[in-house]
Amino acid sequence: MEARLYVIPASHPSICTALMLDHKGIAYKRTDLLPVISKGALRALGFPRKTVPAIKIDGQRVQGSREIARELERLRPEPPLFPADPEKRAAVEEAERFGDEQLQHPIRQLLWWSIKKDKAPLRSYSEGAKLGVPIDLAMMTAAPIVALSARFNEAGDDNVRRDLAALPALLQRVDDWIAAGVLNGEQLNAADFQIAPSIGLAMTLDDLRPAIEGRPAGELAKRVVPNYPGKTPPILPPAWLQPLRSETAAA
Ligand SMILES: N[C@@H](CCC(=O)N[C@@H](CS)C(=O)NCC(=O)O)C(=O)O
Repeated sequence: MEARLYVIPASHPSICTALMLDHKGIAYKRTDLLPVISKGALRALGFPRKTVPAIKIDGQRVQGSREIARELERLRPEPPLFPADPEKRAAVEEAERFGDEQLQHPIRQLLWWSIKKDKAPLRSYSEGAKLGVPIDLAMMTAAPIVALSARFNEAGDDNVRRDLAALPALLQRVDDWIAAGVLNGEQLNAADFQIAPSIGLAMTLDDLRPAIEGRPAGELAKRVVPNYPGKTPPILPPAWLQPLRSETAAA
């Protein structure tokens, strides 16, 4: 089976897809794209949408972490990404949808807000990536890419403050699914692969890690993505972090 995966380094849905390919034992080649530039590159490669992950597999182009999960399941059913039991499958699909539609984006906004404030940590997110240009050059020219990424992702102060206020409830939903056995079971499933990278990316932010690492959601991320690339030192205003800190203190 011929497969080429298109990613942005450290992108959480991209890491989700790489984990699912590994789970299926499907060998693949990877092309690393720079954010923003990725949009035009994907169009030129014949993909209909502008986001990674995108994959060419068995002659097909498939885009979107959830779409790719289903295509991988169709092409190679074993080991499965979804439980056979319909009720269990519905629960996994609900958690997976939550991961895609509700958890991914606030984490993306928090990261771009932080990197816009201090670009130095960006290099750590490109560890091991082949960007097609020397890393020093990529970092020297990163300012417009960071500014545009923050803008495209609407990572302004108001949204980021809202994200931080909403984060405890999002983490609680993940903890609840773990307690219910939907996530972090013996066999990892599509929802584990969807959610763990978002939690892993959040934990690369020193501001967020203390509120996450000791809870079940943090344990899931440490199991599934123990070496998530990237590290951002504290940068968020302490007052904005208050909802998260009071939650951790209360726990
Ligand atoms: N929910 C989609 C999200 C895809 C998405 O937004 N990907 C981001 C990277 S995390 C992207 O391609 N952004 C374009 C850019 O940064 O220029 C999925 O899971 O596939």
